[in-house]
Amino acid sequence: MSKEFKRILITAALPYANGLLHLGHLAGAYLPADIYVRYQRARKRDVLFICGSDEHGVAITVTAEKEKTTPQAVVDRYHPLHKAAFQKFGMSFDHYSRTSLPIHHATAQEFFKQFHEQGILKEKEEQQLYCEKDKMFLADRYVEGTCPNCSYSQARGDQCENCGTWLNQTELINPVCKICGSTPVVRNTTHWYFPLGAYQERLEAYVRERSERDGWKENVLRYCESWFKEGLQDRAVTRDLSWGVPVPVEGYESKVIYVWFDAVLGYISSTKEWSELCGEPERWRTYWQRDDTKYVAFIGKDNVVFHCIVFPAMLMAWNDGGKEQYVLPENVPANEFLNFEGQKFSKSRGWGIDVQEFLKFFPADPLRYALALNLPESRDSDFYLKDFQARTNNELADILGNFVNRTLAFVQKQFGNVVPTCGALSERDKEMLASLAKAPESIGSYYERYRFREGVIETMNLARSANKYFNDSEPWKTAKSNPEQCATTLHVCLQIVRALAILFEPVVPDIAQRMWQTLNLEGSPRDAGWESAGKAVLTTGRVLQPPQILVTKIDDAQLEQMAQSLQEPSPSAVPMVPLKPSITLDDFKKIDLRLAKVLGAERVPKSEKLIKLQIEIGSEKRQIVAGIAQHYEPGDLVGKTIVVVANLQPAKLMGHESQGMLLAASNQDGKLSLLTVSSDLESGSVVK
Ligand code: B3M
Ligand code: ZN
Repeated sequence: MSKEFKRILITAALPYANGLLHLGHLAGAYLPADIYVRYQRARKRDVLFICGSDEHGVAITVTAEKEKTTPQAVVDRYHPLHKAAFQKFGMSFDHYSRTSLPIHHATAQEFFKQFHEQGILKEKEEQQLYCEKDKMFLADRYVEGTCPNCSYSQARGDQCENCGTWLNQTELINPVCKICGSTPVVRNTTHWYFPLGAYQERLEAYVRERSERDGWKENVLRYCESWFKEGLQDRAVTRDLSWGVPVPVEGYESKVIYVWFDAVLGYISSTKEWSELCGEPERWRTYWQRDDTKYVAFIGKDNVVFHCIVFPAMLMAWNDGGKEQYVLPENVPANEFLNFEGQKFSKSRGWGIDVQEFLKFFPADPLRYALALNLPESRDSDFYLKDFQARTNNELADILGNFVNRTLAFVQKQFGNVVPTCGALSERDKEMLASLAKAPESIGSYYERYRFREGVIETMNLARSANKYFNDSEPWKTAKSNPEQCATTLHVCLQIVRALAILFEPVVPDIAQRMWQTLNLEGSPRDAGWESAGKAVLTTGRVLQPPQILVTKIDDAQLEQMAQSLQEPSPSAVPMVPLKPSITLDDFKKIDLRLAKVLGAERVPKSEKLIKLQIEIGSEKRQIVAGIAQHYEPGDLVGKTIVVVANLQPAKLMGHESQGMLLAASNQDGKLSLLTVSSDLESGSVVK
C-alpha cells in the first residue's frame, strides 16, 4: 500500500560527458522524468529534480584517446553541451552538476572510506585482462568481446549493451583490446571488492516491498529477477586507471574508484552542490536523509542493475554503519530503447539525431509531444520523422492548436475578446464540463503510475472531445439564433482552453505557457495547480489577448531538409577532433595555397606510407612527399589537380626532399581524401 510522503526527490541518469545527447537519451530517462516532475510541481508537491554529467570512467578516456586530447578536455567540452541541450529541450532540473567537481570526489571518497572502515570491502587478487602491447590492464570499455549471455559481439568489459548483463571481463568470449586490436592476456591484479552477494536477500526483499508499494514496471522487475536468479557476485569497485576518483586508501593511490560506484553517488553530490548554491548547505539532507521522502530514479534499461541492485546495496551498507540514514529508491522507472527509423541509435555509425541538431530545425515542444507518444515504456520503440510530422500536424496543430484558435478567434469576433457570460447549461455543456472535471484525476493517475504515454494520449483526447463539442454546439449558428447559448458554448470552450494549458504543461510547456498568456492569466499554468484544471474558474468579463499561432505545421520540405542533414552526418553528429584556437585573417594570409598538377607519382621505397609526387605549380616544377600510400595508388594520382601549401619550408622525409605539402581531409577512423579540383583552372592559381 502506498505510503504518505512529504516530498519527492527525482533523479535522471547522469549522462556521460563524452558525446552528444540524442533522441534515444531523451526518450529513455529525461522526458519521462521531466513530465513527472512538472506534473508533481503542478500538484504543489515539494519536488527536487537532480541531474548532472557523469565525467569519469573509460567512456571518457577512450573518447579522449580517439580525439587525441585529455579526459578533462573531453568533459569540459561535453558538459556544457549537455547542459545547453537539456535546457533547450525544456528539462526543468533544479540542478545540473558534474562529477569531476571536488564536492563529488569528496562524497564518493567518504562512502568508500566508510565501507573500508566498516570492513565491508575485501581486497582480492584476481585475474584481469592485460594488453601486453599497450602495457595496461584493460578496464571496462578498453576491452570488447562476445557476450556470454546473448552472444552480442561488441559487449564491453563491464557490461553488455545489448542484453544489459553486468559482466566480469574475463567472461567475455574472444576479448579484444580496444586500443590496439590485439588479444589480451590474463594477469593478476589486486582490487577492492564490494560483496554484493551478501546483500542479495535484503535486496530481494527491498525490490519486492517497493514494487508492491509503488508498482514497479514489469521490465524492471524482470531484469532484477534474472540477476537474483543468477546469484549476485562480489564486484571489483576499483580500477587500474588514472582518470577518476582516487581510491582513498593508503597504498592504493594509483587506482581509482570504479565509475559506477562513484556515478550513482553523483545524485547525492549534485544535491549537495544545489544546497550550497541555495545558501543552505545542509538542506540536501532533507531530501536524502528523511524517510518521508519519496525517491524516484529515472533511467534507461541498461542502467537497471546499478540503480536497483548496486546503489541500494551501497546505501544499505552505509545505513548499516549507523550514521545518517539515506532513503532508497522508491521506484526506478526504466525505459527500454528508442530506435530511429527502424535502427538502433549509434554514435559510431553516425545514426540518429543529436538533440541540438534537431532543435535547430524544430522547437522542443513538438519533439516532446511526439517522443512522449513513442516512449519505449515496456518494449523498444521507434521514432520516425514522418510520424513526428504527423503528430505535430494532425494532433498538436489540428486538434489542440485548432481548438484554441477557433475558440479565441470566435470570442474575438463575436464577443470583443472578452470571456462571455455562462447562461443555462444544456446537456451537452454539462457533459463537457463533467469530462473536464474528471480529467486532472484520470490523467494524473497515469502519471502517478509512470504511464506517461497513456497520460498524454488522455490529455489529447480531452482536446479532441473539446473540438467535437465546439462542432456539435455550432456556435456560428447559435450566434444568431440563440445568443445566450452561443455565449455559454464559448464560455465553456474558454474554460477548456485554460484546463488544457494546465494539463498540457508537463508535456509541451512552451505551448501551454502561450495558451496561458493568451487568456491573459498571470504566472504559469503550473501556479494555478493541477486540480484547478477541472474547475471552471475563468471569470466572465476577463479581457483576453489577441489569438496567436500556437503550433506551426511542418511541411515536407522542412522534413526533407532535416533528413538530408542526417544523411551527411553533420560535423556535430560525429565526434570530431577539437578545433584549434582561432587565428586572425593575417595569420591565415601567411599561408600560400596553390593549385598544383600531379605529373608523376611513385612509392617511396621501404615506406608503407609515403608517396613521392612530381608536381607543377604554374611554371615551377617541384617534388613533394606525402603520407597517402595507404589510401591511393600512385597511378591514380597522375593528372589530378590538387591543393598544396606552396610556401612551407622544405623538409626531408625518409631522405627525400619535400617542397610543400598537399591538402587532404581525414576523419576519426583514419579515412583520408585528397583535396582535388575538378575545374580546368591552371596550376599555380591562388586558393583563398
Ligand atoms: N553515465 C551511463 C549512461 O549514460 C551512465 C549513467 C550514470 S547514472 C548514475 O547511460
Ligand atoms: Zn549480452
